[in-house]
Amino acid sequence: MQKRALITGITGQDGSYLTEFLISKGYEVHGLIRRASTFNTHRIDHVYADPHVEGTKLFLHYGDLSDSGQVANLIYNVQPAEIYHLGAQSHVRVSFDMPEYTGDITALATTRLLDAIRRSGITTKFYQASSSEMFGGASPPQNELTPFYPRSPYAAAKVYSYWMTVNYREGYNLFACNGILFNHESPRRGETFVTRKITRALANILAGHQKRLYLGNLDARRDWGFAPEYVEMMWLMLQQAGPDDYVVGTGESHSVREFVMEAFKYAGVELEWRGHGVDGKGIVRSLCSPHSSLLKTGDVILEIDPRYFRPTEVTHLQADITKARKKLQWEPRTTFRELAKIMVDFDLKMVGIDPPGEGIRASQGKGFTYTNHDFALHERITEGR
Ligand code: NDP
Ligand code: GDR
Repeated sequence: MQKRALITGITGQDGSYLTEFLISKGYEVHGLIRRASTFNTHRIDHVYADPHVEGTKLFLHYGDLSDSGQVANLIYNVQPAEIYHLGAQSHVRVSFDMPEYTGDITALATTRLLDAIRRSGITTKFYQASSSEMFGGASPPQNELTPFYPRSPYAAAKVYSYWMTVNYREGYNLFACNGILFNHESPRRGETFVTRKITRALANILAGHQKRLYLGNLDARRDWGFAPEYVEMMWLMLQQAGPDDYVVGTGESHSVREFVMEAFKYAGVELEWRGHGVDGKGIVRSLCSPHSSLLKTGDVILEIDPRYFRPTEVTHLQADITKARKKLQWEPRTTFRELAKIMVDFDLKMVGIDPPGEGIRASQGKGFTYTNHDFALHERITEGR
């Protein structure tokens, strides 16, 4: 029988890859989407078909995670075999500006879902999108046994959701898992997260649309992986004999500064740093990019803007993936360098610059046959212009 899955946060980076992945596995996928006055479904438009068409695999339902009645109705009506709860106010910096809203959506919504499952009495498996941010101030490397030390309203909300998931598992025997995922990126990453902000700015600078990139803390270290690999792990956790919690990351960490250097170098722009702290600047040291006629040696293209600092920062996240390696046979397939190349290639294409192509080849050579990583999608967009 065809399996049915419900995804909250289906319009986000992970929701879109997970949709493609589950459809490729033969699932019927249902997604919760918010009503917006502008289109917010661009990441899943390429898999969406009119529900009247026979054989349609994707169904979208309007709703909001703040609305417990609607969430309960949806679960009851869809009767999914698996629920992937990815919806959240997911931006750490924004959570300092909107702590209460973040608590409502990133924390309480998890209880709304778990309790709807319990009350409806349906048998379903539940995936909670937990985060490495929960470790916050804990020393690296972090694993399933590392005590949480959240350093933002977002992280505190995720800790609450983590424990509610554990509580419903223990109290009501739900098949409920926490995937404690470290940062994962892709060409579909939201534009205000740091990796995508960097690769978009790089492309815009080379296309002459932007002069300078302003960033916050360049010394923060993160364990960055490739998003399509991580959604496969969400699914795998729900296919195990019993529910459990798993850390997923690459086991390596790099600083924001390293990501900047790597991305710019790949596009043919060598940077050097002058000054310290908020006075630090990224200056063009040398150019070997055929697209860089708008730049010259000595140009300042990166500056620090304290607006992007966080009241409390997480300085170093690095996953200890021993458990996932052993129990889920998890082995990260995409390196930090490949990830930067994949994202730079995509953003160069988006501004009409021919990319070097190593990233496109890397992403296509890793066996993600269910997604085109948007490279072909981009061609469809430009053909249609
Ligand atoms: P995104 O920010 O790309 O997507 C968030 C999704 O949640 C969007 O679909 C958004 O809808 C939806 N959403 C937000 N608020 C509401 C609401 N009130 N009602 C209904 N839907 C809502 O996140 P990612 O795809 O990157 O991450 C997925 C999940 O995994 C999140 O919970 C995130 O916190 C968590 N996570 C992410 C990691 C990462 O590195 N990407 C690492 C660890 C955890 P809309 O499109 O309308 O805004
Ligand atoms: P993060 O991702 O906070 O780790 O949360 P983000 O890309 O926002 O920040 C990573 C690091 O970069 C530093 N930084 C900047 N960040 C942003 N956004 N913008 C800047 O200009 C900038 N300059 C420096 C940050 O201070 C931080 O140290 C992401 C989200 O996807 C969460 O939902 C998820 O849970 C975690 O990853 C794991």
